Amino acid sequence: MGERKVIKSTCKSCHGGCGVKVTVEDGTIVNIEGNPDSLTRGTMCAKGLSSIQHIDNPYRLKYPLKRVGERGEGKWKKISWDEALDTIEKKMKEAMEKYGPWSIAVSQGTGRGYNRYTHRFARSIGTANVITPGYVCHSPRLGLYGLVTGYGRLYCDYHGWGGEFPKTHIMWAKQLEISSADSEMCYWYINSLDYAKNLIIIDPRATAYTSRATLWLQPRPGSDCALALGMMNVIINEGIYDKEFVEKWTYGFDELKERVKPYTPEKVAEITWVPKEKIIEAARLWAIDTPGCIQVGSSLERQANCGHTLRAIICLMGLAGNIERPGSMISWVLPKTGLVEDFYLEIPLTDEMKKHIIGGEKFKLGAARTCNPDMIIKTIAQSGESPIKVWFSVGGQQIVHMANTKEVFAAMKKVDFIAHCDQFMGPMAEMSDIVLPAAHWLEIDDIYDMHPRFMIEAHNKAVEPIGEAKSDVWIFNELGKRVAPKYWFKDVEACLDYQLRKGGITWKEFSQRLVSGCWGKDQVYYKYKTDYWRKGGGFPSPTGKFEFASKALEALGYDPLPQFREPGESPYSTPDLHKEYPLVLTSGYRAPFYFLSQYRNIPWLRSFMEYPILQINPETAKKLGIEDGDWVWVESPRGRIRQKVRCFPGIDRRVVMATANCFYPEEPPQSFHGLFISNPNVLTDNGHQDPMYGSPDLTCLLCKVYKCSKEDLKENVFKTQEYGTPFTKVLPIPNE
Ligand SMILES: Nc1nc2c(c(=O)[nH]1)N[C@H]1C(S)=C(S)[C@@H](COP(=O)(O)OP(=O)(O)OC[C@H]3O[C@@H](n4cnc5c(=O)[nH]c(N)nc54)[C@H](O)[C@@H]3O)O[C@H]1N2
Ligand SMILES: Nc1nc2c(c(=O)[nH]1)N[C@H]1C(S)=C(S)[C@@H](COP(=O)(O)OP(=O)(O)OC[C@H]3O[C@@H](n4cnc5c(=O)[nH]c(N)nc54)[C@H](O)[C@@H]3O)O[C@H]1N2
Ligand code: SF4
Ligand SMILES: [Mo]
Repeated sequence: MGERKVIKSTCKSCHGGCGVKVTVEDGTIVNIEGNPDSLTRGTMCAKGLSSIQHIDNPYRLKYPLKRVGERGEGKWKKISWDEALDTIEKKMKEAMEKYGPWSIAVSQGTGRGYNRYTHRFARSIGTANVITPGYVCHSPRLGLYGLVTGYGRLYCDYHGWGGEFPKTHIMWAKQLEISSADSEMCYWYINSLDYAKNLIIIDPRATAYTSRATLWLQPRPGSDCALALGMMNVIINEGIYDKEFVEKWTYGFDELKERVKPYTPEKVAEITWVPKEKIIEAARLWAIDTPGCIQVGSSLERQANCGHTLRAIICLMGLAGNIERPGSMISWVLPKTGLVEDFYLEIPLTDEMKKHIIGGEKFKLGAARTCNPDMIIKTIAQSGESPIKVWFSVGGQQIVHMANTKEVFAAMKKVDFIAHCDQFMGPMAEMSDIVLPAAHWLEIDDIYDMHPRFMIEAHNKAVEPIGEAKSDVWIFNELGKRVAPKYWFKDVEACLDYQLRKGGITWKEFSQRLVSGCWGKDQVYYKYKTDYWRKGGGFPSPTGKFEFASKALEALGYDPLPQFREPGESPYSTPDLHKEYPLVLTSGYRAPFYFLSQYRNIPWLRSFMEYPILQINPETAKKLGIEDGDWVWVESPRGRIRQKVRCFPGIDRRVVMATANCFYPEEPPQSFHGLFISNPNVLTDNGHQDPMYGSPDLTCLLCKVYKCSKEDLKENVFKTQEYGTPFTKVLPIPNE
């Protein structure tokens, strides 16, 4: 046996955060397991554990590549890093000189701990046109919670540090047990359930924990704002709100009282399809059995009324006094190193940058600091010449994850120059001119911070990167040095040292310590009763109060109170369309073994769910002549896709759930890896957007479902042998 060593690090095979121990023998990883001494106590999931199959996967990108054929022809030439970076630098400088830095868009996918690099890089070169999925994921809740309280980061206190655990949990469009670490780690949540009295699940589908729930509400997708208004109607009418909190610490209660008046349980039952008895019971449990917390899922943010839905939910938190109390909703005291966003916020957003934010005029909250991605697509699609000349993309599949795939695809084809940085080939890479190979978290030194919580952690390199792959921080720093040297660093270590400086610690020390933060007795509760935010107590909002009616929203010309609006397409907003498309479609529930589009090329993970599934109630399926396992077409006014049916009694008869973020890595480049085969965003519309955040209706639209004919399925394009999946089913490339 050769040299054997154990490296302690932090996993980010999802949004990240689990402490891990990695055993390396002669430069090869032989074992990955949870670190019992970490804050996640040694727990890990299938995705993190399967990193062994990820790291030396034969399909990893190993070298910088230059496209030598047409987009989608799959013809590439290996080039050096120097040539790759020289080319990107030249393209950026040309665009900056000729059209201004805002003609450069920088994009990233869901947060993988490099958010601060994308934003800093963009600002350092003078553009705020940063394209992220934030507007359908997490940003609306940070922004809207922020308007009510004056600070944005409200998390569920699952920890018992203040002496109490939540008595009532609401899981609202959320599966934290699977989507860990989105907001908090699922380990902490599951642990806290041992102390809970009530678990209320609000989801049109049964989830893993529905059988454990005290109460399960099944709303029609897109109707949650009405549900929250209805619950508030009950709480106010029955006088069971937290009178002390409301009287002393809130603003706008009377207006809220007026607003919720029409939302009687009877009316809300009609809108939401939730029986009125359940609305009343949920409201009572929430208001009486305190403390409690609401874990909000991003399905609510992928909807064109997301702003008001989140406003309504935070008002519900306030009514029950579930703010800053142990076991309720808390804003964490940050690690000593400060807010990691400071790393980009320290570069000012100039008026010039602001003026050129695409969508900034229209979406005053969503596009205040970064652009609205759908507006970028529309602007490119509608201009003769794309206003975006250079698109620098890091780790995101915008072509897959944005609404209206056909339009996104056509718009991206018009962009002069695209560089994409990833670990594998995929639709975005096929669209690009240069592809850069990114290192895996097991191959990098970096600081982990995802949802700015109460801690930061260290990614410690366990093995050298495959081929010539480089860490994202290295790539940003090298490119930064070329295009905006004032803001970048000698090397990666200097960059990490700089980010840790406020904590009085160097990267070398931090990498040994593994974690830094504020927990246990160091956390502070009831901040509004002290001088923490304001002398004499109060919230850091314009009125110094928790604002049921938001002054800041009013100033921006929006309704200061939460308001229900039907989705762009629904049985009630478009009844004629509903006749032709009789089912409500939501998409994108999180499966435990995939992370969005990722891991379909990891044999172990692929074996759990070979193809994207459409969940449908067995009674609905029977009426449509569909059986479990059938391939079906799912069609909306924008197009049609194929998924495999899973008959699931736990879903409402009027609703279907499609797997989202799917393409097929094994499909040929010419089809952009099967971009149009099963991706629900072929069906979604980018026209109807949230007025504050610009979020489209990804999880509430209308569709019809019908069985694929034998003809539809005869052509076999799956390279099953190559990928080692046991499947031999057949699917053609559509003639899109
Ligand atoms: N219809 C519908 N659409 C949706 C959703 C939905 O539920 N339904 N969900 C929305 C949400 S919430 C989100 S967040 C978006 C997500 O959308 P994306 O963030 O685009 O998600 P992925 O498809 O996983 O793309 C991530 C890419 O990053 C690469 N990658 C992974 N780790 C790294 C790394 O460390 N470095 C680099 N350089 N690359 C890396 C992966 O290989 C992959 O190609 O989709 C949104 N779109
Ligand atoms: N394993 C795994 N973990 C992940 C991800 C992954 O792909 N895989 N993705 C990561 C990302 S980017 C994100 S944003 C988070 C998201 O994770 P979560 O926020 O937990 O979101 P989802 O699992 O998409 O949806 C949660 C539930 O919302 C329900 N739902 C759908 N539409 C509606 C609606 O209109 N109203 C209500 N009340 N419920 C609805 C769905 O049925 C689903 O059960 O997870 C992150 N974690
Ligand atoms: S939950 Fe996320 S961080 Fe934890 S092991 Fe799984 S993939 Fe890794
Ligand atoms: Mo997300």
